[in-house]
Amino acid sequence: MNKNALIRATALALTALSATYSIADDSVFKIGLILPMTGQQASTGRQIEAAARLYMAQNGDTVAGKKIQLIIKDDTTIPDVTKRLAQELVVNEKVNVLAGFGITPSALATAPIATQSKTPMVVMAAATSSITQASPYIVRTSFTLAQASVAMGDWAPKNGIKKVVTLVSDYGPGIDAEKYFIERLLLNGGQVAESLRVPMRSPDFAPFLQKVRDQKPDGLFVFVPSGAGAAVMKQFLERGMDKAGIKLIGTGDVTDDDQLNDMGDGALNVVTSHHYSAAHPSATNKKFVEAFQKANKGMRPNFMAVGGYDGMRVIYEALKASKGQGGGDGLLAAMKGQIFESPRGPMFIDGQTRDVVQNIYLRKVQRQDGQLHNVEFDVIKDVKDPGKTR
Ligand code: VNL
Repeated sequence: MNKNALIRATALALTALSATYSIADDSVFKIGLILPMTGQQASTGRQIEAAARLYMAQNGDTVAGKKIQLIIKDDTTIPDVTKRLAQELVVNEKVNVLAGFGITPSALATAPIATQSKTPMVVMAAATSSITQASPYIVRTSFTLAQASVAMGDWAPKNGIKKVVTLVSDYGPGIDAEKYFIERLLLNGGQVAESLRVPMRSPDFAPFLQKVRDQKPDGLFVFVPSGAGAAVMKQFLERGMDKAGIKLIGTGDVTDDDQLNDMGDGALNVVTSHHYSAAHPSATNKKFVEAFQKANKGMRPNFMAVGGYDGMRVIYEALKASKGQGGGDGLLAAMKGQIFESPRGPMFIDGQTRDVVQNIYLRKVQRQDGQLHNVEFDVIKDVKDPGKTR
């Protein structure tokens, strides 16, 4: 090889190398936010992105002397894509934190990458209990279905809804919701007429609902992921199931604030249990909802938004406390045990489980200032995830 060719070859090799292994810049702190921005769960991505941007607008983009860089990636609601994007963010971008995760399979697919690279992974949406056990680097700021469902299993049979059909989306969070709701329903003297599971991808609720209509239980307990609630509500009402005396109950994913106001008067009086309502009557929440709506015309923050907003807070505060020392492990340690007032109410990141401890509210859909809202009427305080096996 002549000298020029050698120089050209070396330069080429160096370029390739630096493209693959960009040198970590210590003055920048990178948050890799992986969300479903398209596909079935796109509303979840839209809500969390809006909330994360709001948090940064309110709290600045410099923390502990470092410039915060938010890198948003669309996993299109496909777990293999989530995992590949996480790998790229860790290896190429050298992100300091992974965050987001719209659905359980996406969080579970990514967990090994967090473990291998010792990168904290803040789960802002996905809500199956087992997720936090999939990696010691996972911290959750959303909720668990077990947490929310237990409250409904206690409330329903004490309020005349004794014979219940359960209808859940057939994957992690749905299985948890079914299990923990039924456990408490039975404990409180209720009974299960039947347990139905609908496919997670492109579900058709019609044949399931027809079956329930024929069975005439006191209540139908539903879990479907955020974004699918309006379809369930529509078909429930179209079949006149409310008029047949069947009460629709569920976790708050069904009366999702992202869709609730467009569901119409048929949604009135539906009771659900959840950790967040846009109508939560606290000064902190009023400020949050107002700022969110000012920055995002026509959008109401839902429980996904609050998971994203609080997730950013946990990251910011961990960086402040660790001052960027100790890498991923230092950051993780500073995430554990955080306690603060969220727009949802008081919240705590349990240092042992790395999961969220929070209030669960019983809410009834009512009109407030002309809009449909989940109005809270009771609270179970400081609920730990009942789904932890260790
Ligand atoms: C999950 C749980 C997703 C609850 C959701 O909406 C939800 C999950 C996208 O763990 O996959 O409302």
